Amino acid sequence: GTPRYSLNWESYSDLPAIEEFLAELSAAYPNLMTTTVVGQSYEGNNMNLVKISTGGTGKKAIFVDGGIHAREWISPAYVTWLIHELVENYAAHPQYVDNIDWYIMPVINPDGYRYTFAANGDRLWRKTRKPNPGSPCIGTDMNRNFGFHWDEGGSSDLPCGDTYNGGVAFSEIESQIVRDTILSVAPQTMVYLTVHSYGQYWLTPWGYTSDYPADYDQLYDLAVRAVDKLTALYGTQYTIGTSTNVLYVASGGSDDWAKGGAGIPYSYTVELRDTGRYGFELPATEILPNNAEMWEAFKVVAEDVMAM
Ligand code: ING
Ligand code: ZN
Repeated sequence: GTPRYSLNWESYSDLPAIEEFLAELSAAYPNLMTTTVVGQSYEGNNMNLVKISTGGTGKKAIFVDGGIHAREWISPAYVTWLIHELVENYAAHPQYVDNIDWYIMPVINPDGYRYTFAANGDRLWRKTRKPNPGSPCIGTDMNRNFGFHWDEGGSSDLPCGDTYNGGVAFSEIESQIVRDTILSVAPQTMVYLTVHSYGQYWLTPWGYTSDYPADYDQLYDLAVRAVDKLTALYGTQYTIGTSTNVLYVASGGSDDWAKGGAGIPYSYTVELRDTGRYGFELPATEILPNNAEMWEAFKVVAEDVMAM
């Protein structure tokens, strides 16, 4: 049918368009979707939490966030599409919403995201946009700012670094809001998925150490089955493993904190397309195929959560 909103995933959407999409979709489907402003960013942008649920109590949940790194535009493009798929195509697969509560934050670094769209901004900006006292450099890497084995390697102590850890765990209002939002639903949440790009990786904790989590076999098993379905659609290959072992040491990541700090058993960082040809500047023509194949993987995760 005719879309009620301008998001069509044929091009990348800026923050106002995403917020308009959230407002219009939650107004059109009030029994399936609610959008709550859970706080404001440093610059006063809304931190939106989408809950997709058919109601009731005691359901297991999946928590998804996107846009932690401003320049990774395919991340909000996938996460907004995921919302659309769960809500507008509910009737095609009602089990994923009837049996699971979805908590989704599409853009958790809204100041940075806006800056990558601004005429006098920087398309390749990664961090938040809060100035650092005594430094000419702006921003903190939110994915080095979470408080589980924070600053134990793979982050910068220097405000000018692109992986600046903030100087103290949870220095950023945006990280605090994500932390508190996750904690508010953590007891029922079985899976945490934080969506990045690029590289085509399905990563598990830990990022702070090369040691494996005690339950790595379970984390790996679900990841393999999810990626198998993803690859079956178009042949896109994803690499699976702990962040440290397949990429690099990096402490203060949200996935490490979600597992080690919030106690969510299955915690993953997903690095979407591509493997570097276009990198962060993935052509918009790849949004829909990227989303379709990643949805195959998310369905596997949802099936598992329904059996937990
Ligand atoms: N990659 C992630 C980063 O923050 C990562 C990789 C994931 C590191 C989880 C540590 C923990 O560096 C991108 N592209 O941001
Ligand atoms: Zn990232």
